[in-house]
Amino acid sequence: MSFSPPCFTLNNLNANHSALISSLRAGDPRALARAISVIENRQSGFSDLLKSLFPHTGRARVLGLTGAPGAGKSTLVDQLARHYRKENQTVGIIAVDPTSPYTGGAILGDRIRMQDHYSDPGIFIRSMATRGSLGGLARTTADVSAVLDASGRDRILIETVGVGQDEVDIVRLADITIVILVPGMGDDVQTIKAGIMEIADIFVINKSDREGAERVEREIRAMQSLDIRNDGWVPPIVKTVASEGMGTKELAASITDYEAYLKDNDLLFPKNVDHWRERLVQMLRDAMLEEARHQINGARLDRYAAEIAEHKRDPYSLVEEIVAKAGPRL
Ligand SMILES: Nc1nc2c(ncn2[C@@H]2O[C@H](COP(=O)(O)OP(=O)(O)O)[C@@H](O)[C@H]2O)c(=O)[nH]1
Ligand SMILES: [Mg+2]
Repeated sequence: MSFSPPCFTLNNLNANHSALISSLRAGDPRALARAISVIENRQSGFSDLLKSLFPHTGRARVLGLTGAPGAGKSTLVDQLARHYRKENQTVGIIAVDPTSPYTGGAILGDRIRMQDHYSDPGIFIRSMATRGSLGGLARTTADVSAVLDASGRDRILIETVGVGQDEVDIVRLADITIVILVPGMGDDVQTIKAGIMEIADIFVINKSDREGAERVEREIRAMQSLDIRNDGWVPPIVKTVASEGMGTKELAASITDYEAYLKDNDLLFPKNVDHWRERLVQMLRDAMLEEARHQINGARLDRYAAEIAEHKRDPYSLVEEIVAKAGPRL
């Protein structure tokens, strides 16, 4: 982690990055891909790049779509992207590929299906590797989303599997969270309830061509009657058959309704503040952890651990020491 006074940072930004930012702001997809790579791989200058992009962010609407593997997320994202393109809105898609080997095929499927869009510069698709992601998946996804936002995309669609803390953190980034369920998955609603159900702004029952869509709807309604959100919004339930494009319009209308609700009730700003309160803590936690790792890694960590185990040193004072040292640098 480098430390430099803020006024110095912009001057320091290397010429390549300035050129990159102008092309990116002009909508060049290659510049976008390049900037995302720099940030994803945390190449030198990535944090200066993020700092320079930040003033250009805050315009895009970020939609998070989550649900079990095979629920039809990619198909739905594809349909929504088409819908927004018809409205002349530009789209950025971030597909957070699941690591599980059994979904290996679906990743290929996504690529093939989404290839249609490659000829349309109005749609930019980026698949994120979940394995070996530097600095945590949620953080990288947030940063990539910021780059897309700064590049002037109107809509950012983030597709992620609805399991695990990382995924919950990812959908928390979104302005609007869409939870996708499908009929015939037994206790689906119950299973994913714990992490995701309560953050759904809109429910989609995809594969409504299959039997059991009504049952899923009843389950959601039953759950909703117990849970009253503090913003007073009752998440609508939209039935879709994504593979046929059925229900896409209705889903887009529900998204618009929720946006209008947020606006009419002056909820956009407080929602944004909540978002930053959470992200700021996440960012601080990451930065401090990084700093601590910088201070004690490898051999030193081994030595400290051994000293503590031998009671030659107490861990509480050690932690205080490390935090105190990290302070001025942050
Ligand atoms: N019957 C039916 N199949 C669908 C529907 N939506 C998607 N599929 C199919 O379900 C499979 C998984 O879809 P995909 O979008 O890759 O799911 P993801 O893993 O959630 O991204 C694909 O073969 C799709 O064609 C639907 O509404 N009905
Ligand atoms: Mg998918």
